[in-house]
Amino acid sequence: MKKIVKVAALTFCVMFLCVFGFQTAYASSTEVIKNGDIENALTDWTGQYGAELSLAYYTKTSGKLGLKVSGRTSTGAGPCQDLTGRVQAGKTYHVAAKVQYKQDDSDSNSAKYPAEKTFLMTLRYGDGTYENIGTVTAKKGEWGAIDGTYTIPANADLSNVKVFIETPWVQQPSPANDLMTFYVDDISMKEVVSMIENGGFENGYDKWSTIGGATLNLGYVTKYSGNHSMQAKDRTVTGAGPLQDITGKVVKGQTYKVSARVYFTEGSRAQQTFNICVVNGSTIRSMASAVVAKGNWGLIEGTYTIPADADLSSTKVFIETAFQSNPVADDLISFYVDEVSMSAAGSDTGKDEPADPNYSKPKSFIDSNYNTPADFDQKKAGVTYGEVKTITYYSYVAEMDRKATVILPPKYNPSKKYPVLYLLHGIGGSEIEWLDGKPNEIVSNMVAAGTAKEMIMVLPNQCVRHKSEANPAHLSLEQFAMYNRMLDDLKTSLIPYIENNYSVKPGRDNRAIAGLSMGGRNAIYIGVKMVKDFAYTGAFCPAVGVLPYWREEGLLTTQTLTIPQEYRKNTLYMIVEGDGDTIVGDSPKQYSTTLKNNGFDHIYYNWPGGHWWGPWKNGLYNYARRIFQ
Ligand SMILES: [Ca+2]
Ligand SMILES: [Ca+2]
Repeated sequence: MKKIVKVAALTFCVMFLCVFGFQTAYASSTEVIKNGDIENALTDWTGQYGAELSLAYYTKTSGKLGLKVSGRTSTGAGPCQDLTGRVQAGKTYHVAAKVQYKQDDSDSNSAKYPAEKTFLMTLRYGDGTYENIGTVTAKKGEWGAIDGTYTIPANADLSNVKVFIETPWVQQPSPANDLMTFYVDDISMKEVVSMIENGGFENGYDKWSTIGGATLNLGYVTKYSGNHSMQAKDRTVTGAGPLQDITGKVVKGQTYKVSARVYFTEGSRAQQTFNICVVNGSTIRSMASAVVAKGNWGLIEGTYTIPADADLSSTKVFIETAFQSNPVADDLISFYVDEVSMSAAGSDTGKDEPADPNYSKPKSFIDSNYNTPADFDQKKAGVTYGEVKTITYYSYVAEMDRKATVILPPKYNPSKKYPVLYLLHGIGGSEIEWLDGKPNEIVSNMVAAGTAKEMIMVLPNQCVRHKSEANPAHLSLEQFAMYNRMLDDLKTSLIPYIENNYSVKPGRDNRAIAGLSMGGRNAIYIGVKMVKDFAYTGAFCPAVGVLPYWREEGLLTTQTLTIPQEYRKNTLYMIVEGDGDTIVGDSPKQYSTTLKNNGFDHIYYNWPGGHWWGPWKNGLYNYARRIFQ
């Protein structure tokens, strides 16, 4: 059997997806897979190449049943479904599945299973073409999530189509390494209704033109999927790349999920930043960005809401490299693009279950007592305090080294694992500002008293200034915009650094974000946008700007300042208002009211002390008491 398997997911992306467990919420049409959640037992599934299928009553991610796959004698042995007549050439599909392998009494080889294993979702069609349409590297004993998009080539012969889940092909498979028993659940394949046509370039140049004078060249050998990709070359400005006119297809206020695959080999840099941009009238905005490693197909992925004041007389989408006003040769490399997609977000008919049942325990509100003990913020005899360190990490957003303060838990022990609280300062502050609020004293005293869990605290510098930029004027819009980049800096750089360099418990249940003033504004924003990554959000006297006001269009709207249904019971939000706070005015109350109007139950209280350490320290104490529990 000749196997043509596209090596689709690169290590960088797979790691990135695993670390954060990102899951895509594409607006999707009909489900192609029947009985993908296995709730209808084995109906519609067959065991390919002799795989034995049986029902799993405990190992499942949804409902009452999962699927067990055993008795495998080849790597291709797995659960299979015939999709003939249900998928169409040229269309893009969002594919997903949950996969787990583990120590299992029913398999004597399972003690020798490797710590990690890659699983593939594969489409077989025509005369033996095998396309890898989704990948995950799962850890032994944990659920891995296959989650990706795939465009079926326009010329594909779909007279006989099957989808199955397998392990990577090897000539002589070993029972422990390659033929493990595994479990699957929630297998899905849905058409993505994209605003972008021919996003996989399977119809050649159709619908595509260029911006910035780039020459387009159809890719035949270098491609992410199908038969083609598109190369942008002869670039003389960083904004040069493939462009598609989507005028009339987008609406104001709607959030879109955008993604694209990019690839480059030119130049001396090991990685490059790529953006998917939208042009409304004469306004250009980046919708999503990613740092991509040279020689690998990287994934740009994000969501973008068309602003209420956007000029929709024309809408165009293009892909570029990071802006440089005086580009050098390394800024103007040729690059390849594939699988460009833009679809309305949020219309997924999600189930009322957490996306990942390994995490997200229900959060209880404990009580409504917000008093602090005497001297709660003072060093005390007999209490051990944590080590305070200044760390330096490389920021892919700033493209330079940045500093942060790390407060280790008392008697930090690398053989234990700890949850992490990211603590954000106010406008004009830096990675040392929070030290004035005595977080080490407050939390270490609580740990000693048994009222808080041991945790690592990370105090970033929120003003994420790119290396090419000057320091912004205080309270300028440029400064606010740099603060808004904290989310991307956390996602791409700081969280991975912390989780790679300290002994950290993974998952959203073990990450908390909180901040004072401008840090409270960012905590609310990050808590909403990264709800899959943070189960706890604390905002102490949060500043204006989460919602639109006279100076800014707002990070969120009264519609989007909310928590999705499936996370409501498993996410703890706490907003503290400073009594008589004249700096941020009604903002804390406004955010709380919006969350309440949107049906999200959270903690909100008022504490004396205006816009200062009184309510901020009280907030930290009460927040620390309620997180990681
Ligand atoms: Ca199920
Ligand atoms: Ca393609």
